[in-house]
Amino acid sequence: AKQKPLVVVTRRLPDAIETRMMELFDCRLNMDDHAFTREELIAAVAEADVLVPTVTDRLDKGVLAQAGPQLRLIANFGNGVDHIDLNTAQQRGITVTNTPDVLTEDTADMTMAMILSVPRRVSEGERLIRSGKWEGWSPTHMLGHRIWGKRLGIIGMGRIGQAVARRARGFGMAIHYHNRQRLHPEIEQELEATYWESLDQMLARTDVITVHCPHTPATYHLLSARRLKLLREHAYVVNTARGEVIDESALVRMLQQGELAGAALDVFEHEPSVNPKLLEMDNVVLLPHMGSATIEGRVDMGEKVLVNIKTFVDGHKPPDRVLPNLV
Ligand code: 8YV
Repeated sequence: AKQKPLVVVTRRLPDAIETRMMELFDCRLNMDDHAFTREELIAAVAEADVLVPTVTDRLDKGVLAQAGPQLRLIANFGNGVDHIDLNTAQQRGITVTNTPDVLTEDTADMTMAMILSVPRRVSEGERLIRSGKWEGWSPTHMLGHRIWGKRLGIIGMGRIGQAVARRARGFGMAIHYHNRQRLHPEIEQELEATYWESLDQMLARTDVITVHCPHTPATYHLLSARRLKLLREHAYVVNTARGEVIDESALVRMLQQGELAGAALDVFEHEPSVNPKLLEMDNVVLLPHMGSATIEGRVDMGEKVLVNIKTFVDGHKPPDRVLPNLV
């Protein structure tokens, strides 16, 4: 009988997914769920037929150069693939898949929570109660800013950007967006979204900016110091995409100088380390990369990984292939 392919999974996945994975394949799990070191990653790519990495695994040129010829598939558990050198993978004939769609709605929900949380001072209010210093209601206490009637600027109008637009419409926000390509007129109309070909112009005219593009060489520091300066003083910045899309030091400087009203960040340039200056700011909400972190979502992501591996192993094209020139 044909040997089952060796699948190395770098992190713990939901029980039901691991069980299924072990039934189908010869599986190696990372029982204590630590983030793989570079050495462990190199050992994994040297041996595995299929690798299931996550965002915490840097599969750069150097690591992929150590891949054995048996490694045919990298079935990423997650949507973003900026931790994988797609060009090198392609050169080596390694197929890369991801898990789109199933985390769109969860990430959009978290984005809305973040869009609301800074202007309405949600975390700050809770911190006040927990500190034991709340002295009671007053008409001028803890006043924030309304978000209805404000302009939301969405950078990256893919699946998640559009899901955010739908929600934000319900909250009475006006939708503006910048994207490599303009949406189909029907979708644009349905979302009542205004397209800005120029990101600079959109930045200068919106109240809340939210980032939903992938991190690629083209979007690294897309929100550069120069572009952040275009934002108005009362503007808020929200990021559930990737920290690298924003020049984090420039953002911190602007927040320190009061040149921005606030920020809500779920992702950071150097995760898991967070600029300590951010910790001191009350007008900043900080979350530990949990945009897609729902139990249901993780199971759905795991199922996507299973389908991608199974299809590939059966000799067909897996549904969620990622090609370097499409990211
Ligand atoms: C995941 C994410 O938690 O899918 C992504 O791109 O950032 C998160 O939803 C993580 O990537 C899992 O690898």
